[in-house]
Amino acid sequence: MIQSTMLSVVFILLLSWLIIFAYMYREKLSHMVGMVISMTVGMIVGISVGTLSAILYPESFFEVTIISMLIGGLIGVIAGYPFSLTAILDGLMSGIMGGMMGTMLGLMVPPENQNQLLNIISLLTVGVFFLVYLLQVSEINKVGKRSTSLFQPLPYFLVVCFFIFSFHGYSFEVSNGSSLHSSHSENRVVMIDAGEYQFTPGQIQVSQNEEITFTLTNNGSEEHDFEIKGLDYHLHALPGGSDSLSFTFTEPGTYQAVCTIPGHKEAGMIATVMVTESE
Ligand SMILES: [Cu+2]
Repeated sequence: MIQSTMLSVVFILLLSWLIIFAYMYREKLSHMVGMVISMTVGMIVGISVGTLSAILYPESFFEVTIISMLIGGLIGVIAGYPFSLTAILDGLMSGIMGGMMGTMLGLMVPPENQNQLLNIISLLTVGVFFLVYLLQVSEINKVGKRSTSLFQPLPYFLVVCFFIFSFHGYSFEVSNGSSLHSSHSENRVVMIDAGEYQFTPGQIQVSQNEEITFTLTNNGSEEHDFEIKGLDYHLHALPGGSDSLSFTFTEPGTYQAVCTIPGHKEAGMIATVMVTESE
């Protein structure tokens, strides 16, 4: 947590440094350079903010997409403001596009590669920041013909290095939504179809102490549930819906599962779960 806060601070420092520099020396930077700066900065900020937020908050994908587009666009506008309206537009559009692409990238990448992606994007971002800084410095020196220490890229380079080294081997704490975990767990999933008026399959075999997930899918036209007698286990699904929950049977034996909707059990909605003793 401390490390990710520190990295964010360094990231914002590098970004502000670039933008403040552009404001200070706007007179010496050409229109063309201004456009390149706003476009590059807007897009890379959009991509990095978008990727990170989509990985951290996959459950609010819509919100993070809009917010990343706004942040990318805003930074693009700020970076283009000292130069011209063209640069502002350029920055705005690139930032919006970067935010959109970043969130899609963050969502698409499989959970096991999320940290690799974040590493690549972070290094790409600070690398691009440094190149933009070099561009600014070389343009300013061309016009000004003076080379004070302020125009030397060394201080900026050192901050970039600091970022990279403190980042080295660092893993982001990615929030563990249940969707992220399912690919890693060894849960066996048993699909149970509910209809009028039966469960398919009617017999389920599991082993003692095996963690199992029953998924009840309602293919019928009435609501149904699945309750295992004598245990605290209950699934419920409306027509077309489904429900699932994992459970570990600690005692071997034969369990009866029924639909508790009045009349359904009597009509035949009974299933048996046979729990075999594990060796
Ligand atoms: Cu039922």
